[in-house]
Amino acid sequence: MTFNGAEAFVATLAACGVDTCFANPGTSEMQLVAAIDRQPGMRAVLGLFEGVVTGAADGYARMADKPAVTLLHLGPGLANGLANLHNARRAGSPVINMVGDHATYHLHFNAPLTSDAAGVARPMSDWVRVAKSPRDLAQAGAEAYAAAMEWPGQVATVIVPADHAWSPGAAPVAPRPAPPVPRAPDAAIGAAADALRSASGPVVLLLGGRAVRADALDLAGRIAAVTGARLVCETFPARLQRGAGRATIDKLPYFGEVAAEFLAASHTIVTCGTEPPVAFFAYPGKPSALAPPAAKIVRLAGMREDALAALTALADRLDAPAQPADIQARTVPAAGERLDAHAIGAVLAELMPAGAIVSDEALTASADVFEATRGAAPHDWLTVPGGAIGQGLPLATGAAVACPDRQVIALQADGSGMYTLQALWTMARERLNVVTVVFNNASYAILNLELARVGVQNPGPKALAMLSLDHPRLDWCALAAGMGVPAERVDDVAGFRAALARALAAHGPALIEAMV
Ligand SMILES: Cc1ncc(C[n+]2csc(CCOP(=O)(O)OP(=O)(O)O)c2C)c(N)n1
Ligand SMILES: [Mg+2]
Repeated sequence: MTFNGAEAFVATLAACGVDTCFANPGTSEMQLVAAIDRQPGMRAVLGLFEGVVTGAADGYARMADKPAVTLLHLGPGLANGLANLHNARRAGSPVINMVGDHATYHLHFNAPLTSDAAGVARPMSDWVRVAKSPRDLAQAGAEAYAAAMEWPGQVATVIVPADHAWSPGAAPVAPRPAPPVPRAPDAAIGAAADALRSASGPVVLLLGGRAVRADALDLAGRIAAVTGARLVCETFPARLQRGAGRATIDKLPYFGEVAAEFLAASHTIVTCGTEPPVAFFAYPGKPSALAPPAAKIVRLAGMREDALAALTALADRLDAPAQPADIQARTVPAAGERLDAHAIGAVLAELMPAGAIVSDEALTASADVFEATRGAAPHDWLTVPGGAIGQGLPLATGAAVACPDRQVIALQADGSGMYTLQALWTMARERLNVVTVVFNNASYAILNLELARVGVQNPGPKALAMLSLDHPRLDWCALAAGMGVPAERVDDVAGFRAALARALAAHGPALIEAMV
């Protein structure tokens, strides 16, 4: 059998176990489109904007723990997808991008779509490779897979010149072995054990990355049982497995001064899977580091080290008991009268099925929903680790493609949702089990708070208009209907409960527009 470069590239990715492509192609990618078409077992999912494609690849990766491949159109198409690649990179998600480019000899003519595609890729990729020949494409594919799988995951981008893609004489290459997972040094385990044993005040075990998966969290809970440590999750975890039956864990608050207050009494902070906490932004006169200056900070393992192995070794070293200190009970708070974030969280806690996957881009609503759902049936909670909004709906899309048997729930702030609402169309086309709850507050509410927090006094109407989504008010039911997703609008708690029950019972996507 003879292969052109594109076919050898795609066959190599398939041999590595890549079976899903999120795509938004153009003319320079037509050979790749044809190669995917001919590759058995490779699913192709069209996204109508590149930010949907890259965000979906991130959501897929967080749930599947392996990469999907994206298909993007030269430098400009890649550029449209960069913000969600930034989020994927901060999440430690394995993602492979295949970016078509002009034929090598055509670049010289400076045709309209000519750009420095590798230069566009670099800031939001951990690894970039321009294929050098038709035969080299397959090699680049195998290398990209290995790079993407570097623990816990990286963004790997291959630039595919069109003439390399269409030229014959290529052949697939064998997958490279996955790189070994770096271990935290023994000295770090010893230092953490000593610090936890000898602490003369409150101790925090600050967990992030892979340390907030269920198995690691169980170990952390057992360590808490022997040390009295409080389990705290980083503010924007990639994938936190929480809920009834799992070790109780709090999340570090978003606002710097609230987070600093939360940590103020800490004598010792041991970090695992994350770094010592810092404020999301600088504010005039406020510190950037959130831990109290006198606290002892000990690094058990970083995001790129094996958190599970480190926690296992630490639990052994400390003779931790078999059970976590505090196991979260199944609880449902009272919803209250008004339809607000707490009420929506309370109803979710009541109705969310076990194994649900939550994509949280609810912003100002997030903290209350998170708190109200702590005793929900066990579920996965995905956030925006890179802070670039427009991730929520694409992430939910990718998670649903990775986990067709699980219910996905997208908690979506209205302003952030507008960046990549085209994801709704992909949900409809693929009949994905995603229930989207839009928090329609007709506002960039968080920025109204931030305006005051950075010290702006008496903002004028021009400033306030830049933070308002009124005039015209967005009609999310109409937007969803236009993309094939059934939707309903609710403005009270009973209405929300009924709408959520209906949406969860139905197959395929649904959207609930909550007027909050
Ligand atoms: C890519 C990107 N662009 C802009 C911002 C700045 N930003 C942060 S929050 C926000 C508005 C959020 O409004 P909404 O999503 O409606 O949430 P709410 O504050 O109303 O809860 C903006 C524009 C960002 N974080 N990322
Ligand atoms: Mg809003």
